Amino acid sequence: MRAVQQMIKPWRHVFKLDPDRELGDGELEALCLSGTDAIMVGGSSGVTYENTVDLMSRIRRYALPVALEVSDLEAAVPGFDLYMIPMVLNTPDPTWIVGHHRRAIERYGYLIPWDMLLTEGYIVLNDNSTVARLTGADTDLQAEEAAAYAQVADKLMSLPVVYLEYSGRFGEVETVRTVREAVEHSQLFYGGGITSEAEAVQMAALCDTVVVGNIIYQDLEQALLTVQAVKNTQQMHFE
Ligand code: 1GP
Repeated sequence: MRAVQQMIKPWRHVFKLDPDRELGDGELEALCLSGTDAIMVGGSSGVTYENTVDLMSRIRRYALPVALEVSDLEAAVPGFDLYMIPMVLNTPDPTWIVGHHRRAIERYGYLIPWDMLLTEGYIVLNDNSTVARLTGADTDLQAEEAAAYAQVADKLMSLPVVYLEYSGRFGEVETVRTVREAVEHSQLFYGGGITSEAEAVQMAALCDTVVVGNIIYQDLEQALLTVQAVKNTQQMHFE
């Protein structure tokens, strides 16, 4: 297994921070010392080189791993522990599957630290989210259709990560469960709409890694409570 895959394997809980949103030093400290396994830096709009460098250097005061989820070429900042590269599987627009990626390699190929990259097979499931609007994702999927996309990532493309992205809305447990049953090798990430311990527990039972974003900026106390909730939850096993 590649070193970057080994790095993310133990991640159960991750906070995702948006460089385009305000976060005080006290809040950042609470997040970084919360016991979460890692910080992902990323967002679907307003991410620039400057705000990404700024956030990275503030997180760097703490000992936990920090990953950049690259959504904009202009904001590909050096100095992260790893780089997560989304490929949106359920879009009819190849720009979001391989197009931006091809352009990035053409322009910056010689600078790319390949051994620090991990590809994420994204399945975007909330139609009312920036990422869905941006990528034109076909979010209207039955559980079996989402699971088939997950198997494209897992079995055909051998991607290290399948990411169920409900950004801004809590997902359908039945869909997540059906995807869980279908994914054998990829690490299954869930993100979207977690606002309480109970919601965190539900997704932690089904997924390898739970990503908590938005609630950080609305109710930090609730966000912090999700860490132990996830860590104390055993994953269900499906044979
Ligand atoms: C967003 O999956 C993450 O990319 C987390 O979603 O912001 O809704 O928590 P929320």
